[in-house]
Amino acid sequence: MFTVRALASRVNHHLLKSQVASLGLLHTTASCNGAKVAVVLSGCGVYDGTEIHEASAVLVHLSRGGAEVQMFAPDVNQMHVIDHSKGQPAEKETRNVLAESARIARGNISDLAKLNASNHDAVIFPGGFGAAKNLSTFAVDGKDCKVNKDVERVLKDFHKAGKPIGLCCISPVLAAKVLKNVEVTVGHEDEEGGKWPYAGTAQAITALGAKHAVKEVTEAHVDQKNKVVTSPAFMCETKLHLIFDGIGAMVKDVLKLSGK
Ligand SMILES: *[C@@H]1O[C@H](CO)[C@@H](O)[C@H](O)[C@H]1NC(C)=O
Ligand SMILES: *[C@@H]1O[C@H](CO)[C@@H](O)[C@H](O)[C@H]1NC(C)=O
Ligand SMILES: CC(=O)N[C@H]1CO[C@H](CO)[C@@H](O)[C@@H]1O
Repeated sequence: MFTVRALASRVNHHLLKSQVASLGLLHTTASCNGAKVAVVLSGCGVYDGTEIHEASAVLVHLSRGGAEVQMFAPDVNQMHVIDHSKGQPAEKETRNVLAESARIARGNISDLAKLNASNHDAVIFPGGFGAAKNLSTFAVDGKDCKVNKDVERVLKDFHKAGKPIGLCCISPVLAAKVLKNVEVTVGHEDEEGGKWPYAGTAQAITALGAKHAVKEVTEAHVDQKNKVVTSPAFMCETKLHLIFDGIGAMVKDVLKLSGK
């Protein structure tokens, strides 16, 4: 005996079967055209590595946008290890940036030294203090910071190739340092009673030789000329879903600029 549910499922099945043929081509085309995006991580955890929610938001939005993602991290030791339950360095502990980042990548990650811009359509750097401690020395040296040599090479190569670069939170300092005349956002330029606790970073952006654009947490700033897209993310003290939305705007603009 046919139940309504069984009937519905048979109908769906027939519909599906007849649609598969025509959709098959579409599906193949869609997956072939997906942008190939490299995501560069800097560890696992906001205070000494990649901000986990930002990395996850980037990956969710890339997945929705049909991108093909490959993750990378430098094979170097972290500047230090922070016990996130205490907010203090765990003395005597050392961790490797690549090994820690592999946690976020579910094991599928490569050494940043192997990232070659010609194999990708875009690159994205989520934030977290790792970008300022392991990808660069910004956390310690500010405007006089050094940038990891592979990070510098990758940024220059994508820029030279006219391929979009997405960054959020504190990561825009990397582009500001390496690419100089770019225009990026790290949010607002005043703390506004704690809403923008790292507002001083905007001045550092200028000191690094770049331009700063004021943006809201749900927005992305697009430097069309340099194809650099940035969003404030956790530079703002706010609700997680607003940070998620801002990162979504950044990812969307990166994919749009990739032309895929
Ligand atoms: C790892 O990532 C690559 C690149 O996206 C993909 O082709 C491969 O299937 C992934 N491997 C696993 C085991 O998920
Ligand atoms: C990057 O990849 C391109 C194309 O596959 C290749 O020609 C080039 O030699 C590679 N560069 C490096 C540094 O491996
Ligand atoms: C242990 C350590 O500090 N590792 C590196 C983290 O990243 C910065 C910037 O590249 C390096 O200078 C550190 O050596």
